[in-house]
Amino acid sequence: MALLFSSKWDDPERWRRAFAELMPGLDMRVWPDTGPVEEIEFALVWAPKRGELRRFPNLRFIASIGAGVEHILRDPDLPNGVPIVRVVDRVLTSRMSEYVLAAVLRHHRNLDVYERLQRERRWEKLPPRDAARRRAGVLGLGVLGSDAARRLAALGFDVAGWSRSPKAVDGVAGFHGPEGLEPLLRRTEVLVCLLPLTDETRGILDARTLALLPPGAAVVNAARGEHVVDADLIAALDSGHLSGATLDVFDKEPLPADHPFWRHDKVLVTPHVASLTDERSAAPQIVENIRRARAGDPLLNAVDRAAGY
Ligand code: NDP
Ligand code: OXD
Repeated sequence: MALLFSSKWDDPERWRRAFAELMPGLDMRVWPDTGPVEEIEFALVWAPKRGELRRFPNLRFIASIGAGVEHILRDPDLPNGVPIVRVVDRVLTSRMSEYVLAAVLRHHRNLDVYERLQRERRWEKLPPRDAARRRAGVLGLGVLGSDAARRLAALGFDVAGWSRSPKAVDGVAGFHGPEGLEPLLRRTEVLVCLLPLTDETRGILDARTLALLPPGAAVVNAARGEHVVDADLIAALDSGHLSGATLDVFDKEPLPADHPFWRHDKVLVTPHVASLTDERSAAPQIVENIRRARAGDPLLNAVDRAAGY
């Protein structure tokens, strides 16, 4: 029996090396060279093609190469009843928090403004701001959002977070549910999006919600491009309502060369690198899930298909 690897963005050989140390007998096949379809028992994928996974009648689980799973769930022909698991990993979490801290500090310390001033050779001192009086807000208090929120609080920011169900994170003011979104946005000067992409969260950052942020607020999106309505974000930046945005994820990736984000002087674009999965760190949980699936034990990091994350 074999594991299918399918991703046009990730290097299968790195994963093969990581598995070789942990499970030397694992037969890894790389899409589209799958061999007989009935031999595929496990799939490790990023953005599989529509109908791809339905070809394998003996699949025991589908593992996302990353933390998000919308790239799997969006397949209308996804086989029913096959569990989906995702990566929950210390390295992935730390990398994301580093990105969030870097982006929030860049806005907080006006580094984005100083970059613009430097281009104009202007020696101008902006008034310093105190982190304790700076309100950061994190949308999504899951594995990644709660770690980032905790670390922002440890830096001294006044932090709040938003989740679907009530969540207690040390040092972080909690808001939840649809009714919790508006008060969180109204108090947030640097907003970080770390939500999963679901029917409920698609387009959540639009003209209406961005207008609830106080004037001068900044936005960091490290979740998914579809969380943001691009034209509404650009309008809020152009009107001066928002001071800046740091964007790691986009509706279409790679970001098309003619997209206005590339040349917007208030936008920092990074190419979906906020937190790349480290295969050496993540492979053990895939191997453990293979063991569990074979033993009939509950899988690690299983996704709730109905909730979409
Ligand atoms: P989790 O599933 O651990 O957490 C999701 C959080 O979002 C939970 O707190 C959940 O609430 C909350 N949430 C979900 N739906 C809603 C809603 N409708 N209203 C309010 N809150 C909601 O996910 P992770 O933290 O592991 O990852 C988050 C996302 O980050 C991934 O889905 C992925 O898209 C993105 N990501 C991006 C990367 C990059 O490099 N740019 C790398 C890795 C991930 P509750 O706690 O109540 O369930
Ligand atoms: C992920 C990602 O979901 O890399 O892990 O975006």
